[in-house]
Amino acid sequence: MQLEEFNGLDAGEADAVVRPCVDIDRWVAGVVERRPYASVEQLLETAREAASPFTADEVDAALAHHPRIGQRAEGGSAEASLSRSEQAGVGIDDSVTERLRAGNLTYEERFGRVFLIRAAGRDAEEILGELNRRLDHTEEEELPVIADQLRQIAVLRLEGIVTP
Ligand code: 2AL
Repeated sequence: MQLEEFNGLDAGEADAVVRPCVDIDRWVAGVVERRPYASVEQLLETAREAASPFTADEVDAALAHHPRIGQRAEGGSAEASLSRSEQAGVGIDDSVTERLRAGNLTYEERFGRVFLIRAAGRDAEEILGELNRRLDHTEEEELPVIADQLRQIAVLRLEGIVTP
């Protein structure tokens, strides 16, 4: 969708366009209410600022929407299709599938939530490397990393949805 069209939507329509990027009311409202934007860069800057930082509660709520890495999102929602395309480069073979499965499980046991990483532009080896590195984090070290990954995913999604 072009920026001009996005600028002209009513608030409910604009909410529906933005929400699949990350389902956090405060962030969606911040991006929608700031319209009209003079440029896509201004839109993305607003999106980055509204996401800096996400609170721990916002992160937990938004994580519920993200499938595990290596797990194909099912269904026809905008979110599911964005997730599938982000994970398209992960390159699943049997060995990778097993290592991701084991890594996700270890992470979930350690932190009690799904391992989240911006997958677009990363292959499986890089993702597994990050997973292992982050397993050494304390909860206090890991929270800002998750919030930052969520921010990166949201801004990249928005960049893919609204064009100049
Ligand atoms: C995802 C996802 O669905 N897209 C992405 O970039 N990361 N999931 C995840 N658990 O990290």
